[in-house]
This record gives sequence, structure tokens and C-alpha cells, in this order.
Amino acid sequence: MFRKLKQVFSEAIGKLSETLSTKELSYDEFEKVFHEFEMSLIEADVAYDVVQLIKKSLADELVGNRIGRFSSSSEYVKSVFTKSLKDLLNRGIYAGDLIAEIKSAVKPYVIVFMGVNGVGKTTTIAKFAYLLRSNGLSSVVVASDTFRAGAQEQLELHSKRLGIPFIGGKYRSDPAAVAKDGVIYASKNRVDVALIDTAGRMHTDVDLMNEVRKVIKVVKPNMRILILDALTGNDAVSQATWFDSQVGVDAVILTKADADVKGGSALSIIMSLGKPIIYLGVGQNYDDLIPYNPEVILKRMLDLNT
Ligand SMILES: Nc1nc2c(ncn2[C@@H]2O[C@H](COP(=O)(O)OP(=O)(O)O)[C@@H](O)[C@H]2O)c(=O)[nH]1
Ligand SMILES: [Mg+2]
Repeated sequence: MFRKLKQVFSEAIGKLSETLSTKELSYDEFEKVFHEFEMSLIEADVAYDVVQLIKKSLADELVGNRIGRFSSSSEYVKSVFTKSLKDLLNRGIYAGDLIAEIKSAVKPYVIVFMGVNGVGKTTTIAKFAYLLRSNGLSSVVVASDTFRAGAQEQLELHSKRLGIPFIGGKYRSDPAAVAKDGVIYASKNRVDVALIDTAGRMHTDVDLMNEVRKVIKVVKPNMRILILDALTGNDAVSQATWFDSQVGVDAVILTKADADVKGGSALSIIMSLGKPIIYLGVGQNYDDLIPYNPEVILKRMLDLNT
């Protein structure tokens, strides 16, 4: 994760501090240095709009500044990068603690997971059930994906491995009815959380969009979580806009961050999403779901404390 970005940032910090150590930085000079940096960012899959955000934020701090003769320009430039990137990453923070919220809420707490095909919905539900259990919370997984062949079996297999209850439905049966069954099961059996899986849908698919809308209407979830794949960059941002306008999105889980070796794709999604990110998926194991934490990302990108 963020391997390529780390190299790009480190080079940019080097170049800018060299210039700053000899003279005050004019906007033209900043642009000249940034131009090269801009290319490398784009090569690392950072979206153009996000490059511009970073550029503006850095220019605001650096242009017109001069470093005192005895202070270190590289320390200064690094601190400017840290602040700028931190501000942008903080946009993705979820203001709360989901586990604590679930603990104090009326049970069952209901979460609907949505997203396009293959982003990692089913896998993430299994990881989340595992996380809940590690926090002393029980859950039931509910396969409201009655559409894709094998979807029921995939979730059921996870439920067996994890030793948690599973509620499913027949192929092509009404997803909203299955979701409702899951919530009723949770109420009757005093299960803390119902985790509802839905069929993957492209935003262009009107029928499937109506279906997820119906699921939401019927179970009235506490949380509508959109799953996005870190590798899909700008497309993930449009998916989020679309789902939000159609059914509403409370928070996002960004999967496959481990597979985004360069890091620019994940970074772009985080910085331009306009939705809180609660967790990052960082692998295929049950414990590969980590809270979104700007500090951790910042440390990796800027090689802080190492
Ligand atoms: N490397 C990696 N792979 C993931 C992650 N999350 C899901 N996957 C993989 O992505 C593929 C699709 O996942 P699945 O849960 O079936 O997606 P769904 O169609 O949205 O339900 C599977 O091969 C998963 O193992 C992740 O965080 N990292
Ligand atoms: Mg699935």
C-alpha cells in the first residue's frame, strides 16, 4: 500500500526544499517543481482533480515563504506536506465509533451492505461479523442476494466457518422478504446485529436499484454501507454519488486497499468521496478489516517516524 506514492512524495519534498533553502519560493517556481511531481502523481493513479487539490493546498502554504537561514527547509517542507495531506485525508473520517454505537443501540442493529459486483460485499460482511464477535457482539448474516448463482452458498460457507447463523432465500425470491426474515430471526433470537448482503448492481440497472430501495424500505437499517473497491479510482467516486442519490449512503468501506500497490487510486477515492470511510479491507482473511485512520496512511505515505 502506498509504496509508489511514498517515493513520489519523498522526491517532491527533496526538490522543493532544495529550492526553498536558497530563496523565497515564487508561484512560478513552485509550478515548475510541481509540474514534474504532478506527472508522477498521475502515474501513481492519483486522479487529476485530487492532484489539483494537493497542489492548491501546498501552494497556499509554500509560495512566498522563505526559510530562515538556520532552520531546516526539508523539515519545513515535510511539515507542510503532512498538514496538507492530513487535512485532505481527514475528510474521510467517520465521526463516531460504530462498535460503540452498536453496543448502545436498540437491538437488533441492522446494516445493509450495497455495491456493484465483485467489490467485496460478501467477504466484507464475513469480516465484519468476525469483528463484531471479537467485540462481544452476536450477528446473523442474511443473504438477500437471491440473484447471482452461488451467492447464497458463499455467504453460508462463511457463516459455517465463523459459527454464526445464516438466513437465506430461494433463487430469485424477493430480497426484501429475505432481509425481513433475517431481522425477525435476530429479534426472536436476541441476536445483536443483522448483516444484510445484497446483489451486486451496476448503477445503470434500474430494477436492481429498485430492489435495494425496497430492502431498505422494509428493514429500515440503522446503517447503509456502500462497499467500494480501492482499485477502481474515479469510478468508485461515481458509484458513491449514484448510490447516494438513489438510496442514500451512510458510510463506505473501501476494500482491496492491499492490492492498490501504488496507492493513488485509494487516495483519490478517500479525498474526493465526500462520505465517511469506516473501514479499509486489506486482504482476504477475516481479520483484514481495519478502521480508517488518516494517521496510519500519512505515516506510510510520508515515511514518518522511520
Ligand atoms: N486483496 C483483497 N481481496 C478482497 C478484499 N475484499 C474482497 N476481496 C476479494 O474480492 C473478490 C470478490 O469478493 P466478493 O465478496 O465475492 O464480492 P461481492 O460480489 O461484492 O460480494 C473475492 O475474491 C474476495 O476474496 C480485500 O480487502 N483485499
Ligand atoms: Mg456477493
